[in-house]
Formats: sequence, structure tokens, C-alpha cells
Amino acid sequence: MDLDAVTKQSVLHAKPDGLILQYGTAGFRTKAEHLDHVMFRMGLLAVLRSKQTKSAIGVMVTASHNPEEDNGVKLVDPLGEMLAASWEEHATCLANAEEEHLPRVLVDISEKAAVDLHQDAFVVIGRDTRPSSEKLSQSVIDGVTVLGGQFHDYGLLTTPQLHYMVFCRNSKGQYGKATVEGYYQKLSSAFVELTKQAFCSGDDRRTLRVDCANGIGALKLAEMRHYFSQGLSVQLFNDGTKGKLNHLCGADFVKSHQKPPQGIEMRANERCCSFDGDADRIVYYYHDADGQFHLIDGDKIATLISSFLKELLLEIGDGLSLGVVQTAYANGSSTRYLEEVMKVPVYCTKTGVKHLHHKAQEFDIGVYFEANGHGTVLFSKAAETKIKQLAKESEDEKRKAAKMLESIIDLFNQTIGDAISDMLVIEAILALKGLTVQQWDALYTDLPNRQLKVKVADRQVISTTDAERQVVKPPGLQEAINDLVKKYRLSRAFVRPSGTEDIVRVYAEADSQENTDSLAYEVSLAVFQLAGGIGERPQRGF
Ligand code: NG1
Ligand code: ZN
Repeated sequence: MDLDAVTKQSVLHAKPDGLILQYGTAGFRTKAEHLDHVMFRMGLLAVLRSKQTKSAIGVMVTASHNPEEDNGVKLVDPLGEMLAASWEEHATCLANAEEEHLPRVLVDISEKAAVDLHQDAFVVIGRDTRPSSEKLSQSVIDGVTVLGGQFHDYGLLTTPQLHYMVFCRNSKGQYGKATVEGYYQKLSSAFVELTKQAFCSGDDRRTLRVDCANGIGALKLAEMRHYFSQGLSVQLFNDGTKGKLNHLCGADFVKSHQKPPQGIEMRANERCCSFDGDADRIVYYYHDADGQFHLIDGDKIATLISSFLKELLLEIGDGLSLGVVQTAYANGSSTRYLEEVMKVPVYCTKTGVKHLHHKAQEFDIGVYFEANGHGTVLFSKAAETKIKQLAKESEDEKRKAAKMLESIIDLFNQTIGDAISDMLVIEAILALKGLTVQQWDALYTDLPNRQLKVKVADRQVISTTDAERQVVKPPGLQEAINDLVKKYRLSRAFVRPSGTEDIVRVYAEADSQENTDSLAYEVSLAVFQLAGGIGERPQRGF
């Protein structure tokens, strides 16, 4: 390591005095103007991680569904997965080191993690469409270069595409070709193969309206749609030509406000969906004939997908295990439906995809989705081998099911939730099953729910257990929540410090929207009073 060169370069990417940031559930995320030094340093860290793992490492510059003024960065591990937990700590140390300590921290990390400094390093870089992203990704490149790393800058990519590129490169092309065309071809040919049966009866082209959150999803879908246009026609809205990224549109807006985005033309009973700003989340929705809005969130997406998979698994009859992984934010109705009606085992993990991802890896086939629409399906190596074998050898009906599963393996981005993958799988299932969006929606009825934010002086005073469903500290808060929940029917509530914003999140569910809103308000007040609330007290009515 040429530490003198690092020190010299680092001056050009100086850390603002006193700024402390943490590598959270989604990497570093804050106002773009505070991130230059973090980007440079993540370039440095990616080189060390690459040397240590002897693999290509990814760096994605994005702040997902956050406002346009924000930005962020996360590292992608060799198999296209989130960065290992011990390296999140290294990332935090490196980002917060004062200028003069930077060389020492680099040496420390190299020693602690037993990095072989003679090893070559390769870093793969992608970015979203934010105005700040281009310059910030240049700072990443500066960091990579000063430590002698090689890199490939893909420029504009969705977050899942960057994960895909990393995995392709480290699997020596086995997972796919590490190009955007490779990605389009892999997913589209799996989609066309899977839907062959559904579309064989003449012109049955389906149309889907997609709100692209004025983000990268619009550019990539516009490039990709020609590859699958025989089966599906997508109409793009909020494509970034006029509106602002994530402003009054996108998956996060639709999910949290439970209303349609601006800028989309909806027709009664027609399917619409929204991506988030980096295209790793998706939610569906429609208006019924009375103009009432219906949201189909990640929980209902997981339900549709797992019921289809369960059918195929019964068909091949090979005893492969299927499990669904959710977080505490999953609607109570979805959990009940999956467990009691579909008889699928359901597990709850802490918020943040890496937790869901790890749990899902315990099954032959693990379906994981956050209620906000981030999720995918993972197939174990053993399941994949079995399915491929059956697709070749078994008799007709079994072979048909195995072939469908084979396409589904290719269609799901196995590295991380991917709005484009998820959209194509959902569209294929709806077409194959001949389901309308209303029929899908009618699988179960969501319990009314409400999410609120409370400002406190230090959100770390709250600690939780039981996959964040119970508070352990501060004393008295869980008892207060228990007493409030008892007042309502079918009710549930929990609170946890956000990993991406400086707030405490409150979630409540109950038998009616009115009761849900009262419960959410009362719990917010308990948090405010018992966990050091600051600013305005929570108000009744929203
Ligand atoms: P936090 O801010 O920790 O609640 C949010 C989402 C997560 C996940 C991360 C990463 C909710 C309630 N929380 O985390 O599910 O997507 O952002 O972007 O939706
Ligand atoms: Zn996202």
C-alpha cells in the first residue's frame, strides 16, 4: 500500500470535521454533499476486500428511495451478497477516521482481516441517476486507483444489476454474462420460456403500467422491453424526463402513503406497479370500478409466488423444502394466510434484507419479501441440481413442472431483490394461472395498518429482541405497548430504531383503520414519553 499517495489523494476528498456516519442496513446514506470522502474511502475498502476474498467486489452509488438530494454507497460481496458484518465495522471505522489517522486505520483493517496486500484487486462500480452520483462514483474510482486496484465502471445500473455483474464475474460466467445485454437476455429468455404455454393461444399480449419513480428503472426497462415484448408490453410513467426522483412517486411513496403515485394514468381494474429509485423494490396496485385504491404489497407478492411454487413442488413430488421469510412489518393477514391456508412455514427476521436473505438460504427454496416490496426467491444448489435433472429425465407432467421451476431459477435474481425480475415472475404467474389483479388481491384482506415516525434525542436508547417485535429497553416501554394493544381487537404494535433514518419507527395493526390510527398514535406518545422524544409531541390524526 502506498500510504503517502493515499494521504495526498485523501486531501482532495477531505472529511468534514466532526461528521460521524454509520454503515447501516443500506450502507452509508445521507445528504450527497457530505459523502465525497466516504466514496473515496469505500473505493479504498473495496480494494482491500477484493484482495482478501481474491474476488471482484461491487460498489453501488445510490440512495434508493431517499430524496434526490441524498446519496449513498454500499459494497457488494463476491456472490452478489451484502457486505459481511465484520466489514461493515471496518467501513464505519474507515469512513469516520480523521485525515491523519487514515493510513493507520487502513493498516489496522488489513491486519485484522489478514488481507494479502500482494494480491490483485478488481472493483465493479455502478450508479443511479441522481445528479450527484456521477461525481461521487468518480471519487470511488480515485480510491480504487490510489491503492492500485483495477476497476470496471458500468455507469448507470440498477442496484440488482450491479449485484448480478459481481456474481457473474466471480462465477466465471456460470451465473450469466457480466454485461447489461447478458442480464436482459438471461431474464427475458427465462420469461419467454416460462410463459410459452400461457401465450400460445394467439395474441394474448398483456399490458402493465410501470411507475419508474423517475429513476434508473425507466432507462433500463426502456432498453430491456424489446427482449420480452412478445409476452408483455410495459408502459413507462415517471420515466425521469420531467419529474424529480422519488418525489410523489415510486414504490416507497405508494406503500407508505397507501395511494397511487402522481404522473400515472390508471384505468379501473388494470394492473399498475411502482419501482423505487434504484429498482430493487416493487409494489402493485389498481383502482376498482368505484375508484377505490387497492395496494398489493410485498406480502401479497410473496404469497402469490409461494403458492405457485408450492403447486410446482407438489407436481415434481421431490420433497424439496419451501419456506417464506418476512419481517415484523408483514401484514398479520399475510402471515395467517401463509401458515393456516397455504400451510407454508413462515419465519420472521429483523428488518433489512441481509437478515431475510440469510434465513431464506436455510431452505431448498426460500421466498423472502419485505412488506415494502423488496424480495426474491433463493434456490439452494442442491435444489437447482435436482430440478435440472428432473427437467431432463422425468415423465411428462413432472418434466413440465421441473422446466417451469428451471425458468423461475433463471428469472429470479438470486443475489438480491430485483424489481424487474419480480415483475416478470409476477406477470408470468398471473398469465399462467389466468388470474386478474382483483383475484390476486382477494387471496386475503390486509389488516388496516399504520406506520409512524417519532423523533427522539438518541434512537439507540431503544433496544429490541424477538426479531424486533419486543422492546427490552428503555424499561416500561414494552409494558406500555402491551397495555395499549390490549385495548383493540386483532391488534399488534411494535417499535424499533430505524437503521436508515434518525427516527424511531412505530407500526400498528388493528381491526379498523380508526382503531389502528389510535393505537399508532398512543404508541408514538409512549415512545415520545419513555424514550426521550424531542420536538413536537405526536399528534392524533394524520
Ligand atoms: P429502516 O429505516 O431500518 O426501517 C428501511 C426499510 C427496510 C429496508 C431499509 C433499507 C421499512 C419499515 N424499513 O429500513 O425494510 O428496506 O430501509 O433500504 O420499510
Ligand atoms: Zn431500493
